[in-house]
Amino acid sequence: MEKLPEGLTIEDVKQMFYDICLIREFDLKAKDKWRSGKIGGFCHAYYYAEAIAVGACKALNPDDYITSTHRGHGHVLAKGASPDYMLAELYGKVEGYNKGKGGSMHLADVDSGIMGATGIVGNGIPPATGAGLSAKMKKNGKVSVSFFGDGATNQGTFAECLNMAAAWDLPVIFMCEYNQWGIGTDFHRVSREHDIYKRGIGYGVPSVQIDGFNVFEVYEAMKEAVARARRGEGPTLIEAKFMRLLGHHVGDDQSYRTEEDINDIAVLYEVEPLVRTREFLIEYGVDPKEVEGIEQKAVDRILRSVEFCENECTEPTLDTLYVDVFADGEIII
Ligand SMILES: Cc1ncc(C[n+]2csc(CCOP(=O)(O)OP(=O)(O)O)c2C)c(N)n1
Repeated sequence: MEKLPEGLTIEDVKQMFYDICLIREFDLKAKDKWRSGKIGGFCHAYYYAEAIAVGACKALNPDDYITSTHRGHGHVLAKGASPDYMLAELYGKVEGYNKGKGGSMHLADVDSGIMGATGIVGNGIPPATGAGLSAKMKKNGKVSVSFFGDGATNQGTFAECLNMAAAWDLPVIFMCEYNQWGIGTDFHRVSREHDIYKRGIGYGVPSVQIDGFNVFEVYEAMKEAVARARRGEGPTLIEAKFMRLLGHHVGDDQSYRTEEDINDIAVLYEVEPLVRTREFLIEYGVDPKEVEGIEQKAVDRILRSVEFCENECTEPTLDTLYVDVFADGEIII
């Protein structure tokens, strides 16, 4: 049996398991609703990566900063956002975090330290670095975390920000979710060095590779990185390695994946974060009925969010179409 990490109680693990289930259920529902046409635009599910968002956010304070990605539902929920206003955003309702104008890829809730998600790969890294710079200048003790995929590590923003954060000892944690795919491109095809953490070493940044399916490993790596950042000793790069067990977005049938690849990864469903954390709780002695109850609580919570979106939320009116839209230029209707 895995050991309970120092600093966590079994009650903490139950809470983390609930958060994992909540993210899982949120995205299963989002997928359903996208397929039935209730949710528009692109929608990228986070499930099977829940250990990273949940383990990382458990080591943060509520007022620490995060930036997210196109695959950001998990980060936003784990940081403490409301599933109601998140789902309302996906439904394009006025009650959504961005009044329904941002959708799945642009969730933000500054009050929960969620500085924003972005559909541009690598584009969350600079604002997270900027938030780290602000924390350092204001001496407010906050840290900033940038979540991003392996695809983003081949963007210039990654190299530039890693260097700047290192040179200025900024309290920034670079959390790479290494799921080994960028849409239909295998990371191994587009990079010669496959260990992403080694790139951090090149910039003088403490860097580690961990199991991205293991919520405890993520929590422990984050705890150490956060402590270092709060001591004023600068950034950390965490490579949380796992495998994308689902399509790039909820409508992707993954026809580009070979049968051999699909067969190879089949065993990983046994160690994905929900299964693994459930197993831990039961092995630790928590009554299986209680564990089941936690799962059901997450299912019920998301059902309430669906009811909220479908029965209580408001469609935006046409006259608000250009309100809060900051693009410059002439509007031609
Ligand atoms: C700058 C930029 N280039 C290309 C794209 C198209 N695109 C969207 S998601 C994606 C793959 C991103 O892969 P990764 O960063 O590993 O994240 P993952 O989807 O695997 O979570 C690409 C290439 C984009 N949105 N932005």
